[in-house]
Amino acid sequence: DTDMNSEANEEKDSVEALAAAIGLDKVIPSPVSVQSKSGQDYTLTQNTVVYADPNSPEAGRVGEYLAGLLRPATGYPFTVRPANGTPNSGIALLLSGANNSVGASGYEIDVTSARVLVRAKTGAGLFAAVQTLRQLLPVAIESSTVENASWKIAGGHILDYPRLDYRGGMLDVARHFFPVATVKRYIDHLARYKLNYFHIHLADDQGWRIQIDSYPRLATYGGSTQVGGGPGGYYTKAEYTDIVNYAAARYITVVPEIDMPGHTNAALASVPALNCNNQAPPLYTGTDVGFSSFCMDAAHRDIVTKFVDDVVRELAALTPGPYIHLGGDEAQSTQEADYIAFEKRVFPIVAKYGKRMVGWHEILKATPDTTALPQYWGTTPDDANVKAAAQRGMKFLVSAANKTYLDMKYNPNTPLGQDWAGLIEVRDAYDWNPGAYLTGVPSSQIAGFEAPLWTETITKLSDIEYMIFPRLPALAERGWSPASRTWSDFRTRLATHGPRWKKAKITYYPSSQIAWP
Ligand code: TNX
Repeated sequence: DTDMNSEANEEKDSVEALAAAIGLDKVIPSPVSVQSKSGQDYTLTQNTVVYADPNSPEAGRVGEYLAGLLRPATGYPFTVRPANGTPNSGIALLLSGANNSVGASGYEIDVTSARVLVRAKTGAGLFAAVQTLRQLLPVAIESSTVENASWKIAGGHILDYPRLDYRGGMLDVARHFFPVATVKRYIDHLARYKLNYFHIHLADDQGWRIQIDSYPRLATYGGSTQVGGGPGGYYTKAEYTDIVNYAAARYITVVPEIDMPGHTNAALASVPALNCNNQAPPLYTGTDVGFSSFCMDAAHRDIVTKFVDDVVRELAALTPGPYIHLGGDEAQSTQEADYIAFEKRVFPIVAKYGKRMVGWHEILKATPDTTALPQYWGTTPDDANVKAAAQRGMKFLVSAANKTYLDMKYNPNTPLGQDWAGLIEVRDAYDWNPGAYLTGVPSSQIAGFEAPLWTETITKLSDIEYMIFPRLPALAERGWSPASRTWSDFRTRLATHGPRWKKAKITYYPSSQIAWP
């Protein structure tokens, strides 16, 4: 607004400030480029129509999703109709005409007082644009009931696309089990900040959470408790599919994890033949790690391999995404030679069912081929196996525990969480660069980042939200936005999201690093 220098204009500005539209540059993750145009704000009304590209059912679905976001607070109908050419009114979602630089996940938004024009090359791009539009509307848009507000979107242009392809969030449903509705809300939170992968940690020592028909007891018995001894639970195949479809409608790919050969007490308790002595251990409700292992002696390794094959076959059949995660971390009760032999047997099983394997970075000991995606959870950037694998051309997921672990405490007084990887305040989660974190790995070999939420101490939705807000938005910006974005700018933008979360009834940690309004 450099031309707004006359006194008259300044006065006009301050009068309008009360209901000023939110600046296009206030979005999280910060868009690649923004140009504001004064006098071109668009206002939603009773008559605003959402026009969707007629050439793809996806545009129509994103249009319905957008209308669904806008209806409760405005009370307006937001009819969704096929666009005829380039509409000159309403909100149009088009799959043509986007600048090539938006790629497969980006978008352009052009706002004038007549219309909002969204262009992308894919449904994913349109969906990302919808999340941006949502943040450009007043806080009241987050209300589940009708509110009185001036529903303005600032005039101008946004061009936006992500820096990293893989932007993930993980939820551990093994240590504590969470109902489908809670998982869906977690997915909604990921979607809000443009994450595109949801890793669901489905099995650990304390519980097995997915129905497997070849071994029904895994779920019915192995899933029957959790940390602290509560009732636990599991997802039927239909419920898992419901989660997968819910995520897919938000352009989020589900990555299911069955952790092995350690972190397997729930499986060992349910299937005696996986144990060296063929004796099922009791179910486990504590929080130790590293005590359980599938048996890889000569009498058991084929039984174990068959078990993994059955589980991966059933899981792959339920999972449309390209990845299956088979854990591999902290196998402290597995001999090194057995660990390597085990991993060498499971890599081809994942490939056989048409999937790519994700594993915690310990799997590098078994030198997987470059179709595998190791997930680095260490707390220092230097790792010999990582460097060697990088030389072989592998790509990595970065989940540095001292940056991305959403179960770490914010400060010494945080009532939930752990601190083995350090305290992670909002600024710690923000002030780093996942693309340049690992020593000896060029940014071209960083697929992206993932933020895991382990749930040893987390028992309910409000706990989940307290741990992920505001660190998830900080990490999301690190994955999506140009690396040049600064903490001082981010923290002022983040402050405006506090009232948004309140309105959406999202619990969050009111960090003293942020000047909340
Ligand atoms: C380490 S990091 C684990 C998990 C725990 C977590 C708690 C990793 C791959 N494994 O089993 O839940 O720490 O912070």
